[in-house]
Amino acid sequence: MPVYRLSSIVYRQEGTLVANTPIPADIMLDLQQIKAADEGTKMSTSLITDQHLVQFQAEGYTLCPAFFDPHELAALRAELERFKRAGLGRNVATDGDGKTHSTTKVNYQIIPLNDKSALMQALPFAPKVVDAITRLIGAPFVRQLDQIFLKPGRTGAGTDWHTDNAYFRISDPTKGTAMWVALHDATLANGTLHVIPRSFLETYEHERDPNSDHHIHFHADDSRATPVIVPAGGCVFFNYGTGHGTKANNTDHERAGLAFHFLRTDYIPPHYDERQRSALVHITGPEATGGEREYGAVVADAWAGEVQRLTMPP
Ligand SMILES: O=C(O)CCC(=O)C(=O)O
Repeated sequence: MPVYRLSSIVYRQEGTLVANTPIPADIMLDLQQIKAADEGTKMSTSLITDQHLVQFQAEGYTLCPAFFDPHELAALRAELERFKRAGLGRNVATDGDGKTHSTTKVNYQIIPLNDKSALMQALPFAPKVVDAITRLIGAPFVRQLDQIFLKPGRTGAGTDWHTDNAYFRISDPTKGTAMWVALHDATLANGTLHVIPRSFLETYEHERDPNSDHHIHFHADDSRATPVIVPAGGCVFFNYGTGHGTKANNTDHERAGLAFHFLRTDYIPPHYDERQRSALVHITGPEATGGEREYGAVVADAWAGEVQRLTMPP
């Protein structure tokens, strides 16, 4: 597979140069993947530009600030409110021993989502999501996980440094990606997502996080990290090898992040057991049935209808 070197990435916003980032010598861009994405899946409305793709390959992450429109965001938020009202999540923050649930810090996790919501079943099949994931990691792909982390104002706790591949253990962490959706404006003050650019080139020893009842974490050099400021409805995509985490919410308002994980079908680890395999939903490719096999009903065309249903005035 041909790989190429570029010396820098130029970021432009509405034609204006916003950054010119040198690419380190150890980064090789897979231009074949970029070309295939261009030829095979380019829609005139694609939200993933070649600049997104180059940044994703070179740095391990990219930001798409206006991925979901206000209508779609309202539907996602309506589902979040329903999950909260029904108490479908739980506080996973602990007081430093990994066991005792905290009464002063809250990291409210709702997981999984696809068993609770037709909207969340439909989201991975939404044409713009299929297009984005196909362009970023290639196709066919499966949806591996979905969850929300809600951080209440003042008491909201961060999720500490980790890579998703420390959990998923695929052979090439660049063949899986998280899609982290800001359900509220995610800012420095409310503890937005932070990533460590190019960290997928390294591996990190993880250990149990004493401030969570089940998470693992690693100790990171925060000076290498970049906060990603994400307007509500925006998405950060980062590959499974990218170190990331969130920080405490020091504002008066709650903040939530919705995280989906997608994996290239040919990288499903052979060692996954029946439980791990049955959690996968084939979104594209010969094994995809539009959700029928996994959910017992076709949900592939349901996104727009669900958004409409959830945002209709009562
Ligand atoms: O939103 C958060 O607090 C953490 C999200 C995250 O780390 C993940 O989904 O892997």
